[in-house]
Amino acid sequence: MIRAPARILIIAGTDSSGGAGLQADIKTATALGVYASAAVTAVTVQDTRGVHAVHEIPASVVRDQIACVLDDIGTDAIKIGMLGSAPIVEAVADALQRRAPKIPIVLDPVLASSSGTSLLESDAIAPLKARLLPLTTLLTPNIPEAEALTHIPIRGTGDMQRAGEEIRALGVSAVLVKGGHGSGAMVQDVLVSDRSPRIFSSPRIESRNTHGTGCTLSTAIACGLAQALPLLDAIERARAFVREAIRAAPGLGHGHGPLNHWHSITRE
Ligand code: PXL
Repeated sequence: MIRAPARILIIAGTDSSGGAGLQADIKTATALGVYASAAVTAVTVQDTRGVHAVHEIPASVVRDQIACVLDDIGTDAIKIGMLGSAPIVEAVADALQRRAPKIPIVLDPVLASSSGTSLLESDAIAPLKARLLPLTTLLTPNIPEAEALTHIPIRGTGDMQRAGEEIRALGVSAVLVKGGHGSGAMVQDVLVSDRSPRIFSSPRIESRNTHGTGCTLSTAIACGLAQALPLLDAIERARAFVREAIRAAPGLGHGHGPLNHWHSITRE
């Protein structure tokens, strides 16, 4: 028998194109050697050009998926992606509060797809803030998400830090405000935690194949935490994983194409 692997539980929506959402999360975990279980929150009908339909899973079914995974397989970290609606946010908060009080949680606050389709109903933001953020170890908003959560217009790393601090005041342990949507030759992500703020910086890669970068990054960080990496190391490794996955993107589809999640497994 092989040694017991690190485990993550992914709570997310699916993406039929395989580039974002649960499919990206499972590929990322597998590439990093982590066992992935999953509670599906929604099924999206999607290709690289956009999201064509969203079918929500009943909140009680989301709760029951989480409960039976945690009662049987267990997990070392939890990644939360698309939640969709207020009842699902409440069900996830109930289940995690009861069954996973000490497990690190990485929450990617998915509000909309890159093509602009809403992936979280507006009345779900209040319960997300009140119920889920206080359970969260690391929140990973991009610039538009950080702006939506704080109403702070973001123009640079100073604003990113201010927004991160305001979000952290809601009870999150740490916030990584991601700079991919910013401009400039470097992508700068700002981490706000109980230590002094930290900027992660790397050259921007110009590419149209960036579908699912947020899902991939947050899952890779959750995998690092499941593998007992310190938070900074988990973030560094995840950023490097995403950079290489963008560089090696297979160029599929007619819109924003997927990353190469298997770059560390196979080489041409
Ligand atoms: O990248 C955000 C995201 C998360 N989850 C699902 C998605 C998307 C973007 O399209 O479809 C299911």
